[in-house]
Amino acid sequence: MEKWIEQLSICIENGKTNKTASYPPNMKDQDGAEEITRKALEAGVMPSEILKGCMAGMQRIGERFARNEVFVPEILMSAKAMTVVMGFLKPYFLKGEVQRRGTFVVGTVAGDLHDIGKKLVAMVVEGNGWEVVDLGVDVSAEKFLEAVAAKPGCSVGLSALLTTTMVNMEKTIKTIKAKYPNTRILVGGAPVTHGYAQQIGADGYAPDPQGAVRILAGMGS
Ligand code: B1M
Repeated sequence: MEKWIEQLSICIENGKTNKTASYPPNMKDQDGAEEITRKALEAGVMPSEILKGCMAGMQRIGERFARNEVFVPEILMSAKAMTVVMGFLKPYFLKGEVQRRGTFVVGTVAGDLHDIGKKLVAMVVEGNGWEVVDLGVDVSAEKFLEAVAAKPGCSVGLSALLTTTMVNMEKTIKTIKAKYPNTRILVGGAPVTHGYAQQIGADGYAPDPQGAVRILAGMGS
């Protein structure tokens, strides 16, 4: 089992999407994220373990990026490989869907293009019985406000991956609460902390998708 996870993390780190992909040249003709995920699922590896393998690969490419050993194109290839895996995992996250618990409007805040973690949160929350409205990335406070107006009583999730964009969470919260003070707003993303969430007036902070589900369950719709 661990062999699959390690191989998958290597594919994610190196942006190897599938066997026929010519990138990266040193992995030519080797299985990619697609084949390894399929084989791992057939071998009974839990989707949550597969996700851990992906996260390890993303972590490593992120660290190499921070050391200036790789650049944005390499990270984009890793993100592409991870998107392939997420396509396989989605049905598992959506399994066991129950009656809708309410509506969750989610998006990555203004200025921020990071999509993967937010998509995971959206998938897991949806799989736990919520109607999810995913506004995408680089979502302005005004766009969040429009979505809240269209879904009265919804809960809102804000994601940010950059220290420079997490500040936009505060503006978004203020904009929504000024008009809809009872809207429950949850924040998350790598640089966000519980303390920061409190400081900017969020109603909750989740470090991961399961945490988001737990907090939403406590918030009501
Ligand atoms: Co960017 N990037 N990036 N990047 N990128 C980071 C975040 C960085 C830490 C890399 C580094 O330097 N080590 C760094 C941020 C530094 C900082 O602010 N402190 C960084 C930078 C600097 C940048 C650019 C500025 C680079 C540049 O252009 N010079 C640029 C910014 C662009 C922009 O947004 N305006 C940029 C661009 C990109 C790409 C577009 C190339 C690509 C994103 C592609 C995409 O998303 N489609 C990318 C990627 C992939 C990364 C790393 C490598 C991986 C992020 C990721 O997807 N992780 C990242 C380094 C890293 O994280 N190790 C990095 C996997 C994902 C599953 O985890 O998103 O953390 P994560 O989500 C988690 C939790 O955080 C949580 O649940 C998820 C699952 O556990 N979570 C929530 C997330 N949102 C939540 C919301 C919730 C609850 C939980 O409730 C609502």
